[in-house]
Amino acid sequence: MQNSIIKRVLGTVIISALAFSVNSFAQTEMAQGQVTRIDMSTGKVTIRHGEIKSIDMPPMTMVFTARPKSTLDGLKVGDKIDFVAKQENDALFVTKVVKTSP
Ligand SMILES: [Cu+2]
Repeated sequence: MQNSIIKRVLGTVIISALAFSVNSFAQTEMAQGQVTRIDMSTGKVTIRHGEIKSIDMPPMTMVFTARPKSTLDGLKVGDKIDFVAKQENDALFVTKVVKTSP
């Protein structure tokens, strides 16, 4: 009895710790920005963004290619977002978008 309670508490602690570490990793990878243009046909999005530490980029406004295109679903011009930028060769992609304001 006592033993199973301890196991359950330990399990919860471990799961919480895992969730926290995944969350803090995601936060270091996310950049902040605001959508200024969307082209669903080409899957391109223009973002006025802050510093992107993951790819060592200063704040600017620029075009990203969404990968996949569905990353842009539900987005509209003016939305403030957290996003993940990936660089491959000379091309820049946005692979994840989370709205931070409606
Ligand atoms: Cu940029």
